[in-house]
Amino acid sequence: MRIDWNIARALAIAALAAGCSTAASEDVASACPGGGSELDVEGYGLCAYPSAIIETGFRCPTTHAHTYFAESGVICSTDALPDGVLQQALLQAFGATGGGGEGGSAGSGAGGAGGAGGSAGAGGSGGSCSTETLAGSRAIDVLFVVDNSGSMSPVQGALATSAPDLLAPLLAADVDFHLGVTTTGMTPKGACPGGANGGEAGRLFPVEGSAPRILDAATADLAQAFANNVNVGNCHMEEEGLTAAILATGTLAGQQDDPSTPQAGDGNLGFLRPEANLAVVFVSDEEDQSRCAMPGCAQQLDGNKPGRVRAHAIVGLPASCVPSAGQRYLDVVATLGGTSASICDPMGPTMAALGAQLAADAAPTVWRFAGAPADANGDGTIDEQDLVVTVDGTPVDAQAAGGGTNWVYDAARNAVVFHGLVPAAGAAVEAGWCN
Ligand SMILES: [Ca+2]
Ligand SMILES: [Ca+2]
Repeated sequence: MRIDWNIARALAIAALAAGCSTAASEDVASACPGGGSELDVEGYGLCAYPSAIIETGFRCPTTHAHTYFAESGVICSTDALPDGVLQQALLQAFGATGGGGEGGSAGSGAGGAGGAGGSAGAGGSGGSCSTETLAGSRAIDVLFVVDNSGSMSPVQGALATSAPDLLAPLLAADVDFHLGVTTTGMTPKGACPGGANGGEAGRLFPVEGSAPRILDAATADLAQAFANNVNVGNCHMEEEGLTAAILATGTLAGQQDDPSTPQAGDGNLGFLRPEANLAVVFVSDEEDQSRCAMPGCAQQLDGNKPGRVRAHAIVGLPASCVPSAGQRYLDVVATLGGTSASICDPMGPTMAALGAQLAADAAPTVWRFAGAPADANGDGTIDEQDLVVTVDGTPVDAQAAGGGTNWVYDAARNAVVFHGLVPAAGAAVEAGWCN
């Protein structure tokens, strides 16, 4: 539901060096002399003056010299305000007034004595503010690490056949997923497909890029694409699934190309997304032979996305049908959390259960608009500066206080996408903007 707040677009004006208005000097005891209301928005001390009390020649108090005109009134601030804070202040100060204001008169007279004024003028043409409750969906990046040793052919076939079982729960829940495959092989060995002769070393299959390497819900013929990518061949004898996973989600995740290999564009850049949790699915019928020790392997993997990695194992469970249990994979599952299934059991139900688990483990970080928000500050781009985002009613800045990013506006998805901050399960996310 959209709510019109009937507030005009704000015009930001830089600090004025001029003194207070006559009215303001009469009651200096108030933090906001001249009838202004004190306001605290995210730590900024503000004074709000509704249009009704604004007189020609109005100046903000010298203590609050940063001046922001809107049709509904003026916000005066001790410090320059980020656009998001300004939008929020306008909503808070004048949002309930219901008056559209006459508009246009704001700019005149501003920018005066101090010369620091600037680009006031222009005058708002009237408008409104809106809020929208956003529709949430969840994001997860899923890496399959598939054993490419000689005995794995039937398992790879079963994985391929079960692709629809894996995908159904993800698609049904509208999960925003990435799906990639690498192998347990570190060095080229023999006649495996995909361009690496079995030595993917964490690079997404196929390294020569003959087919999509990062699959998502929009990939053409998705189930078949996944089926193709899990058929990684059977040419290797040294299974190092944990090392492969660490490389795939570590150094390679930041590289468009792996400079140490002849294939162009064989890095994994774009696979991991800041908004997504990460799941690594190990599929092997033998024990991991990586050199890292436990629990170091698990810690290294977690370090690639601290606190947001889960591991799943489809391996030889102790006393199962294969000669070697995948105990090290199971140890990583135990450390990072996740599920395990026997590689000897029918793959369809295993993949269906895994798909449901992945959907549940996805992060609630993608919040879509029903319509497009407006370019509230009129700079020609719809971005974070135009929006006030709240999570369960609490405003959240786009930038995190200690650096980093809380959220971005993603135009392609028309969504507020959370990065460092993950809303709690069941949270309500709203966005407000003015035009
Ligand atoms: Ca390369
Ligand atoms: Ca804008």
